[in-house]
Amino acid sequence: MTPTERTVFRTCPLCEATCGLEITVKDGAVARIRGDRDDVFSKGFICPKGSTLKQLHEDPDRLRKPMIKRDGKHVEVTWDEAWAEVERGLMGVIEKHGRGAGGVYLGNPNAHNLSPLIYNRVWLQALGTKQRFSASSVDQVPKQVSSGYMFGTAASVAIPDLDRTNYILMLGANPYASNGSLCTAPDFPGRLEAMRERGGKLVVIDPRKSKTAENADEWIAIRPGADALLLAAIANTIFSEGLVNVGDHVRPHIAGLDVLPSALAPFTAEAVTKAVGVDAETIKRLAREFAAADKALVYGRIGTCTVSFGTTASWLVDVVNTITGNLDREGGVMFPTPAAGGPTTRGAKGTGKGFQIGRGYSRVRKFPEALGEYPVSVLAEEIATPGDGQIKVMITAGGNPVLSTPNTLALEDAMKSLEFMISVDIYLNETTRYADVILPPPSHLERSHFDLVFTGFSIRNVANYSEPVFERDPSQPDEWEIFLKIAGIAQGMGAGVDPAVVDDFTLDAFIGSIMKDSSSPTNGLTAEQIREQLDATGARGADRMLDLMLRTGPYGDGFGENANGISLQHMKQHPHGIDFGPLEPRLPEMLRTVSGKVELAPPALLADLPRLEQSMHEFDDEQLVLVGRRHLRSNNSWMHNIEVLVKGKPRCTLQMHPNDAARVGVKEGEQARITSRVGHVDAVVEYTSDIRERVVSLPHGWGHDMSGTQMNVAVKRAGVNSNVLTDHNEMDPLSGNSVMNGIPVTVSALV
Ligand SMILES: Nc1nc2c(c(=O)[nH]1)N[C@H]1C(S)=C(S)[C@@H](COP(=O)(O)OP(=O)(O)OC[C@H]3O[C@@H](n4cnc5c(=O)[nH]c(N)nc54)[C@H](O)[C@@H]3O)O[C@H]1N2
Ligand SMILES: Nc1nc2c(c(=O)[nH]1)N[C@H]1C(S)=C(S)[C@@H](COP(=O)(O)OP(=O)(O)OC[C@H]3O[C@@H](n4cnc5c(=O)[nH]c(N)nc54)[C@H](O)[C@@H]3O)O[C@H]1N2
Ligand code: SF4
Ligand SMILES: [Mo]
Repeated sequence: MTPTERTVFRTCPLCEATCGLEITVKDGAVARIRGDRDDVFSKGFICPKGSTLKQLHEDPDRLRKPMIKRDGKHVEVTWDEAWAEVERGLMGVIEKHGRGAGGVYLGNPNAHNLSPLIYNRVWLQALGTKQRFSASSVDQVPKQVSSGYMFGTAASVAIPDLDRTNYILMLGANPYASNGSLCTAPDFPGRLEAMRERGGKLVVIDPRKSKTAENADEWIAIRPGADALLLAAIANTIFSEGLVNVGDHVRPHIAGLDVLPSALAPFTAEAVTKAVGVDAETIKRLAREFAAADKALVYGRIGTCTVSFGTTASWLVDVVNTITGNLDREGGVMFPTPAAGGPTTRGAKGTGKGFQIGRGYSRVRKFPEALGEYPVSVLAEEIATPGDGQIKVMITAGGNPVLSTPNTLALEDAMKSLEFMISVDIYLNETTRYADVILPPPSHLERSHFDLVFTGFSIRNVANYSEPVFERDPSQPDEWEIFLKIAGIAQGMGAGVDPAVVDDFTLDAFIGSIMKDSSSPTNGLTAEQIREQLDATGARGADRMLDLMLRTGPYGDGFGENANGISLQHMKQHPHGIDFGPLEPRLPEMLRTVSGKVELAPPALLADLPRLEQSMHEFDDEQLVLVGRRHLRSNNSWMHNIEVLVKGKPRCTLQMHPNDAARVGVKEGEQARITSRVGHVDAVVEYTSDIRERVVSLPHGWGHDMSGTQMNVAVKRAGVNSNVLTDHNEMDPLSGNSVMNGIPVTVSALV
């Protein structure tokens, strides 16, 4: 190794798989990125996106300087100029219209990023608005709501114990493309293959024969949106055939089991068969097979969440797991113990405040709050509808709602009427082109990393801290400094506010809350002593907060209370991560329900069953419906500016069964018009017989040919935006999640 060469180990922040990377740096630049073979979790696995952190870091279009929109065009400015503009614009609107005029949208990369995970709540509070939106409501909110009702908090999601199971019933997920979600497992496909090698069975329920379905023992092509009915019929069969076996460990901790058989009585396999599009015998066989399997699990993801019965399907996933003895059991679904702590580790054990939604209602459509935010499907009307509380100033952070949320055209129309907009983002893209100020965070290689979220959704208990690979340019603030500066400005402290001062306040408040929590070890120290110990490490900002969380977390050193416990310093000595082992049973201590039980029959879900029953009868078999899909070389909307990821055949095609194509008169390789209630797009038709008839598929995150962006690679392979077609009126009423799959469309030839 030459003296200018060094190797750094780092967790990939791009998706939920959290793979370890080995990064070789030569002469100040990335020479090579490959999988870290010594990573305790990923053991060298990497997907094609992992190595593109180099290209992302070097992308000339990635913003290095803030931008201000002047005369309709974005120009680079200094940070001082940008902050002065933020103060002028933000405070101007707040003074004129009040704090209720503020709106916020947080995107998916926030979940992979330490600074916003720790500090978003600070600037959101400082801003003082209830108009909060995020990508969660086009994604996993239904699972969080059902888990909240059942186990007590929105973070109490039961996770597949992939490495020890022998049977997986997978619905609406394609980990061969996505690398998994709400199931952090580097090399998810390899783990599925290992299960099959040890004699296990993989059944995939998906209207498309996805790559995961191709590699499964069985593929069942369900009608889109019908997973809740299918699962209800599986549960119904298990009850009616006397196959229930909850298990001794879980039985004392469940409530509501007795009401389920009658509640689910209408959903026999015969009754649902037509609506589900799967014959009754197959449904019953699946139920029997699942109940008989030793160590089995149901896992549902995007396809089960982004539909109008998303919460119901998510709930029934856990019902089937529970009634077959696979909850909180090796090889079933289990609850992680995250190293930095979380809602399932803090506070009193075994009981809590429980979970609720509707602590507020959206102004226009009166949709209930869930997880502290409103559904993003109501964002456009909240900006566009006059009245008290109308959003006039918007802040987006790490989000691209223009490509990612329903009814793009309506949202864009609304955004044009904003008085001021700020974006914290690395690109001038389809959304940030509307911003008056864009504040770019450092590159992904110029920041520290720790997966605060995904250690809570992980199939093993692991922890891995990464130091920045490169130092930031001295003028470039860290992302936490950007957020705390926004917080300070929003609180009226002016553009000159020092984020370090806001950070000190924030830390002291957090230490205060930890002192009140008897479950957090602090070795009898005072708040001042804790603060001194944290400061002594030299860490500030997100790292210092993380240190506090780790030290007072389940494996923490408790500031000396636990001799072998961890701290940030300790993590730094383990660049390949620390493995705390496989998941362990956590019932009942992880519960935070009021009753201290697993609520198998939450009232909100029971109350909605008549709607599910109605859906058995109200469906149109002839209707073409649109579903999405993901590709391994893509990541939602924002990695299409990386040449190596987008080169080759265009991927934004309309996949369609040849029989459907013949029916509507479109041909392979030709453009077709896809029309929904709210809009239309034109895409090239690609024939495939690996899709259920009457279902067509278009991926999301494309449509990069908009004016005023700076995405020179993406614009050349623009594709079309599938969210021009998704309908903001179609939602899961129990969670507010948008319906992104099963959109009624027509397809016609373009002449
Ligand atoms: N039709 C359809 N639509 C969908 C889906 C679907 O399946 N079908 N899936 C939905 C899902 S699951 C999700 S999660 C959403 C995603 O929705 P969004 O989160 O709104 O969209 P992304 O494409 O992830 O855009 C991320 C933005 O963050 C920026 N960014 C990237 N890294 C960073 C960073 O480190 N810091 C900051 N500040 N910014 C950064 C990017 O430039 C980009 O602007 O899309 C949803 N939309
Ligand atoms: N390469 C890549 N990886 C990603 C992302 C990405 O964009 N690209 N995005 C990341 C994000 S933000 C997320 S949330 C995860 C999502 O991870 P996954 O949930 O695995 O998402 P998909 O790969 O879209 O798989 C969803 C599957 O559901 C099917 N489906 C559609 N409608 C229905 C339905 O009604 N019922 C059933 N049973 N199936 C249906 C689709 O055909 C598709 O195969 O992926 C993450 N990883
Ligand atoms: S699977 Fe996800 S975490 Fe692993 S290298 Fe690929 S993008 Fe990164
Ligand atoms: Mo997502």
